Amino acid sequence: MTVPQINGPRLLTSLHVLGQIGALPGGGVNRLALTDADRQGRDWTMARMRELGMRVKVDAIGNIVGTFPGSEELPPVMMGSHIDTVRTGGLYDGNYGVLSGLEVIATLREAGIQPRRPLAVAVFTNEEGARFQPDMMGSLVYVGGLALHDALTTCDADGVTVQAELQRIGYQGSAPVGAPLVDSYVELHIEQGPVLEQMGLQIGVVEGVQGISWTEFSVEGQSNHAGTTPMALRHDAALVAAQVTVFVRELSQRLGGRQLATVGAVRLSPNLVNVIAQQAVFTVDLRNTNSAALAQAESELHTYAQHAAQAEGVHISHRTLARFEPVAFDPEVVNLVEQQTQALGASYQRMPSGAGHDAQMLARICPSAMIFVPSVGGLSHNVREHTEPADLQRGAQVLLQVVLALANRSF
Ligand code: HGY
Ligand code: MN
Ligand code: MN
Repeated sequence: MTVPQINGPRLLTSLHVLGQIGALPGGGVNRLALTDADRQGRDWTMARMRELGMRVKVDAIGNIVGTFPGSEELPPVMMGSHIDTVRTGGLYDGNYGVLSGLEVIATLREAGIQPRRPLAVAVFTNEEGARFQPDMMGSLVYVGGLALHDALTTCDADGVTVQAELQRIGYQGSAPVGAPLVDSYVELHIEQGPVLEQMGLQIGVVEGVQGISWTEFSVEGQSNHAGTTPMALRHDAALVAAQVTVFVRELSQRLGGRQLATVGAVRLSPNLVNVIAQQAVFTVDLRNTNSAALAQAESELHTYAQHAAQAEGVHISHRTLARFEPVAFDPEVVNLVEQQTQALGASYQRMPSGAGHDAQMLARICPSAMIFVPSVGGLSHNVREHTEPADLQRGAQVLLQVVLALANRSF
């Protein structure tokens, strides 16, 4: 059987059409989970699935799964990713994996190829975790790692629940979560980092995902007049937020290796130029491929935060927003990605993923792996996110060949 070729222009067009939904003036996409823009993106993607003759289901946490029938009624080989974005997102993060899955289906249909196993394309709810934590929420519920009730009752910063938003946008589906059972899962994604571009390589054969630790700290100080309160008498919540921000940068440098640390969100109250901050609520994102090193970073962070709060005479509390151990993908599926990449003659390297992905959740229930393509300038979660058309097409071709091999294998 000659392997059919992905229609690159059609894939690119679909990325740009979807990218119009939630488009930011001047470029980029804002399609935060469960907003109206997310609903429109979901509507468009489901219509595309139906045009391709796929059977489409929406489950109780809003995951969308389209299935293309195989010649045998077996658990499907699943592709997919997410179409929710961060507030300053790009065209490709998540969207590329979903639309490439649909492009694979379109290409096989055109070629009149029906694989032995069905092929599924999933759109997982709230992968980003930018509005509702944790990230990868929909796929975590899908694999039974988070109770549906706990996900549905999660609130955003304005106290709005996931359930209320799912119902508002019409995506609290009736399908049970975790269906269909999945044979294997392959996720195509942009690298979102600088490695492939710096090494001049075309494909990343992803071996796993690093560990992730998200913590939200709340510091309660004492608001007071900026002009009349002596420095020694202050209980300044903003100071502790700033001290922790500097500490985690120093911590990552001292621990070295692959330790990463980010203070991404800081909310001060009352947030006024002439008032000492009463409250500071801020987040710390720690990541490491090494489980023990990540635990050590967390321990040092909490010790430091407590001491800084004590020294300033403020109260500090924290809650965990997300905590995932490093994940290793299935060696056989990773080998298959490597073989198909070699068959295409593409340059590549094996590598871990710095970003979290739905694949790290599906890996809990079936053999899973990922394929990366280069990100220009290593940029992502940035409106200037970009990947070259040739790289987009090549990655989708590797995806097609990997899932076809998985779907037609005899065992
Ligand atoms: O945070 C992450 O790594 C992913 O983009 N949700
Ligand atoms: Mn993503
Ligand atoms: Mn992302």
